Amino acid sequence: MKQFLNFINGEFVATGKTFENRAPINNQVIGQVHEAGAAEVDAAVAAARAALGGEWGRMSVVKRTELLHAVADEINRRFDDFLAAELADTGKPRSLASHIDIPRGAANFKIFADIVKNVPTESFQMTTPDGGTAISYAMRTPLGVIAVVCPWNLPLLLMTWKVGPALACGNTVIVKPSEETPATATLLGEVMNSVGIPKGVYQVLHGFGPGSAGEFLTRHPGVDGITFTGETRTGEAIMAAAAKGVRPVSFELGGKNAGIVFADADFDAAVAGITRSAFENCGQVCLGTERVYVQRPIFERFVAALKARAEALKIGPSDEPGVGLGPLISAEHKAKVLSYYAKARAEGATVVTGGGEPPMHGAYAQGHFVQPTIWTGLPETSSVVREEVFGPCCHIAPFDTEEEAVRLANATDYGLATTVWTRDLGTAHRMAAAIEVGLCWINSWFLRDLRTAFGGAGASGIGREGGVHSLEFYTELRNVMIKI
Ligand code: NAD
Ligand code: 6OD
Repeated sequence: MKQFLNFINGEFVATGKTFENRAPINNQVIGQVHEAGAAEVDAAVAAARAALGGEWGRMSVVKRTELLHAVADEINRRFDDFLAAELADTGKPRSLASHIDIPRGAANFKIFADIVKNVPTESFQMTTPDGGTAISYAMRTPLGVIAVVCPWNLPLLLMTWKVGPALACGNTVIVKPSEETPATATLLGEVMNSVGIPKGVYQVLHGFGPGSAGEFLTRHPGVDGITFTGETRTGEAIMAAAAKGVRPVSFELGGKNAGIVFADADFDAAVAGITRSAFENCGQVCLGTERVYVQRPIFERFVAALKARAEALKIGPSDEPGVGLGPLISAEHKAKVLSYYAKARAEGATVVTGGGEPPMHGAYAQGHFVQPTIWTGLPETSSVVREEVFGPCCHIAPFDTEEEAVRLANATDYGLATTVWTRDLGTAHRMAAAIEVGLCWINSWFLRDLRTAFGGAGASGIGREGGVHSLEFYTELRNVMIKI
């Protein structure tokens, strides 16, 4: 039985209190996770502060960024260990984790190491009132001790997306991984030690949110900033905690994203794109498309084509060849998704495909598998059209005009992402300007350039990370004015 220990001040730390880690593919216990309490949070914060005042705080940018490249190289060297850990925790298809989750885990360190070395700060020269000269320039200093609170859907990718820039900017981090996926954050502790990252710079505390490590960490006065990815209502709780001490937050929250397919789109590419955006990672991607709007002339054909693609997805565990759809993360999440499947039926949906549990055999019958599901015929007011389900499902509705598509897409409190399919450049530009989101993909989805701003509008988040934008959160910008 694996033991998932906390990683505090360079050491793996057991606690008296453990909880089970279960595999989503069969609900079997795969490990015991050691829950951190207030004492472990205090110890981690003290170690993080000590590291800021020690070797790490004094380290040159060149040395620091060399170390972060070494972290990335070591993740790649131990690729199979990270892959096995992520697959056990999430049950996602091997092909997905080996192409996205683990490579991005390494890339997130390299990109931000390179950015901090190469991005200049502003400087100005001016004439002073006495006729002299002054020069001002900006310098960036680390924010301090950063709490990194993470979800379970892309554990290594989303955690390193925060840890990479935070460390590149010279901060120390305390990571609280999701209670569902403790493995890769813990493994990264081994990598940090083996490449020589000083003690206290990267730490991991396991546990839950309220009344546990998540709440203790985000309320701790020794934490200088909180970066969080997860549900919008958790973001509200963390924001309340951050208000004490007026500490900054960076939030990547939920979404109810629209996909829009115009009649002039490359039909096959659009069907393939929406298949990914609705079903990839079993629909557990914040950027996923749970509301699809298709222009009326191609509506029936599109629904039939997406149905065929959904039904062709092979459902199964990570290592079965050809699997395109893994399980949901937990029994609790499966119950939530199935409750939305039931609500859709109760609200009068036409179930185009799916709507329940697939027949699974042997141990996998205990896994958290659900069918990919497509609905039509629901009013825009129904729960599955309004609320984030976070499962492999979408509702498809027809639209007639560009204005109507914009109105439908914007009728949500969220504002994370959209994917628009059209061959008309004018339509593409107008849609990108009119849809109120942080991320607009045209003829693509989840296509990433890590130098660009990433984040959501409205209830989908606060702030932007990615490229130089990450520096805005992870550093304080100080202006220095020199009277010559
Ligand atoms: P969640 O909000 O339930 O949990 C996320 C993390 O917060 C976990 O580590 C949890 O233990 C912790 N937590 C919970 N309550 C807390 C509290 N009161 N104080 C401190 N920490 C607390 O989210 P989840 O279910 O793990 O992830 C799914 C959600 O994440 C979806 O809503 C999805 O849209 C969102 N998400 C958003 C993005 C994005 O980039 N916008 C990316 C991935 C996931
Ligand atoms: O690609 C990224 O950097 C990122 N933050 C993706 C988020 C995916 C949400 O589930």
